Amino acid sequence: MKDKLIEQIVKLKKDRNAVILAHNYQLPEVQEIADATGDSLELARKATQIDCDVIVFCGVSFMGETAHILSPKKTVLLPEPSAGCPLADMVDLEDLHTMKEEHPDSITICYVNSSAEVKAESDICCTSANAVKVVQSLNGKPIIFVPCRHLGGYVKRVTGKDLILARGFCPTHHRISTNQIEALKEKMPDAVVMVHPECKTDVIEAADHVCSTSQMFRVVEQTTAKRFIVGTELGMLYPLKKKFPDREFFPPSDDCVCPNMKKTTLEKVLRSLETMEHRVELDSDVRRRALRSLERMLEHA
Ligand code: CIZ
Repeated sequence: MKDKLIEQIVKLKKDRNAVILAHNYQLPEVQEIADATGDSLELARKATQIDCDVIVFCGVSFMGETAHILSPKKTVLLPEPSAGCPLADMVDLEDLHTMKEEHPDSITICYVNSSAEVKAESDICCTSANAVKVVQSLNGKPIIFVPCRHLGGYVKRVTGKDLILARGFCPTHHRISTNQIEALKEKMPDAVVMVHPECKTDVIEAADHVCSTSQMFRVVEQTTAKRFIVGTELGMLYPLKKKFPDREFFPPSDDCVCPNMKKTTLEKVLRSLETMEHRVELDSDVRRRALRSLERMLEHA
């Protein structure tokens, strides 16, 4: 059954001149059929570099929008259009306008986990992989940072810059606690703790490394440690175990699962290629203005 599905996907992919991009949090079988996997910065770049007519984006909707904004001539398909991001939804245009009115002489940075409209209204976008670099590149003015208060707080502490934070948070990363990490550390004092900057502040402070998923691969590569506690969405354990079979990876808890990231299945990927749905489409003015902030983000790769 699964082999048949994969065979059909591979054939249709060729017929449509399509590529499949999958985020590190996707289901293992979806990561396996992808032409490229990565975090949103890596996938955004891939979307512009890969020569194809169609991109099937296995991730959540803001990632599909980002691919479409950067590569408007390619058809970008989301196999599951209801795969949203609650963090991105926590700041809308109205909230951003209010923050801008309260801080008229400021620069706005939006985390890539945001809507195309919010990106269009921001000066520059960032991902968890380059947020520190982006903030360090800006001088003088106060910086409005939306929507993630934890990533924003982390960047503020690292850079010492004047950041005005929105209140958003990722409900999945919020489930990780210091108690869970401490309990694992008690059993494995040698384990290296890596956590995502969307985690709560006390969790970030208990970690050895604070990193995006792409940076987690680099941390493992650069140390001889054998065991790692991985504070991010559970999907990330699959590519880590695959790339480093001689190391061990432990999640702080088994419930750090993003339900939206798990909505994309092989069946939906196949249906998407068959029907050429669901196409990402955006208002052209929003797309043009959001492109500006994404292009500035890519300068800080
Ligand atoms: O930037 C991304 O892709 C997210 C949301 C997480 C990560 O670090 O991969």
